[in-house]
Amino acid sequence: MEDGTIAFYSNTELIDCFSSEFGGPPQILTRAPGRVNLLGEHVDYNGLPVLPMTIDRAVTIAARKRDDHSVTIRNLDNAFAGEAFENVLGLPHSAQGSWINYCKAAMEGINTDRMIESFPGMNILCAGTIPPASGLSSSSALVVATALTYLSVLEQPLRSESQRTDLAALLAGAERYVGVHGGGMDQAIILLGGKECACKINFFPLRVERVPVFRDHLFVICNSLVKADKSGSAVHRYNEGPLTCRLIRALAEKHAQMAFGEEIEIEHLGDLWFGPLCLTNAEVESLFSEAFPQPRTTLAQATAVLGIGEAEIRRKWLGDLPEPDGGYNLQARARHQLTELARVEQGRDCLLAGDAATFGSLMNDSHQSCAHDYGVSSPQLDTLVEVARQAGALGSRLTGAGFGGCTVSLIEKDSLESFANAIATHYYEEYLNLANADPLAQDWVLPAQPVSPADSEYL
Ligand code: NG1
Repeated sequence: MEDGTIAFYSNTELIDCFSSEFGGPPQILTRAPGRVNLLGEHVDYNGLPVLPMTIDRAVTIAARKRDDHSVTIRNLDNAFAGEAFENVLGLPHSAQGSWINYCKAAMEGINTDRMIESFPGMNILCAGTIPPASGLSSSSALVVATALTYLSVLEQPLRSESQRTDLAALLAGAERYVGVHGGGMDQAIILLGGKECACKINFFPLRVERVPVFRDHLFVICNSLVKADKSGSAVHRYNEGPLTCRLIRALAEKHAQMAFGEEIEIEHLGDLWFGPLCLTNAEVESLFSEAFPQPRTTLAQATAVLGIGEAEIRRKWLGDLPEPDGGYNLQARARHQLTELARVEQGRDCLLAGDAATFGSLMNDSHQSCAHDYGVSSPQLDTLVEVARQAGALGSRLTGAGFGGCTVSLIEKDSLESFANAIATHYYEEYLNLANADPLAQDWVLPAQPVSPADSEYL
């Protein structure tokens, strides 16, 4: 369990610390905000839309180009050990779970994509106010902040919205360097989000629609204080989602071919709706009920349908994901994709219409689906959303990958104090047995204010 306490700093403090660490001032200052996802969980890696917004917490980097090829990365927070390495193509990984791998992911992605030949060195000092491993995207903020810093060192700063879009798509792939089969939501919202608005993000191709947040209501983040460390132990639990969805995609494709012709290709599950077929929700529902007639599908059943051996299925899609007793729970996982898509579409409409009550009930339904159909909640998250609803939230759900981390709740703007007090009493004190909780001061309850996207400047 984490106490979640965050040290704050100003840009001037960061710049001063850089100067004393590296013996001279930085040239570049970069900021990348965290994000909270409002609706659309565990669907981005299937190419289905999401509805996140940026938050007023960020990773900040001060940096200076070096004359050689060495990269030295340090953190203002001593809990994150620094490292030095040579900038080369094919950067060797740092230790499993090390935060440096996120910086390397960004550099490796840019070196490969932009065919960089100069491999400049740099000194970097990072600082952050996003609670780590909380589902608020501290890791992708670090990836984006490193990428923008490195592009400035390369004298290729971003100049247009379309360059931002291209970079978001590039970094979604680049972050897989850390071993997570994640989607593209985080990099997209961090680079393309905006003040006072949430974004409906579509993938393949990446498109962002900005929608204003409610005027009289507030999204509030509550930290369960259980770490969900995707670069450590939670990575396998997270990857279960994308890996089983690959099998869902293959089986859905097979059934679509039976129904519509051999030439149909479904690259991402989302192509059922947005690809050549343009199926309606009802048509996808009926395809799923044919493809997943039972709650579970065994590997043996999948081989029979797909006409290929188990080894081939593992090589192509499942990797070494163990087969649970009775098979993989593809039916419920497929249902989550379908229902969550409908909630994202409706949620965007509610934001535009200012309908907070319906938005709240979509959040409740989304939590239910994440917990029961997708299996990514935890007893702490279930308790926290229940307490939030009893404290008057119009809706409450886990946010981000799940397994711990944070929830997001929708409350009336003027009820923040009483909401935080109820969470203090019924979650932190009664449920977690923490004495004298003051969650607003301790930073465990955060009102979420959408801010402008990541940026980098020459000082
Ligand atoms: P967080 O909550 O930051 O671990 C992860 C993925 C997202 C998305 C969500 C679940 C990465 C970088 N982020 O986010 O793409 O799949 O889980 O909706 O992998």
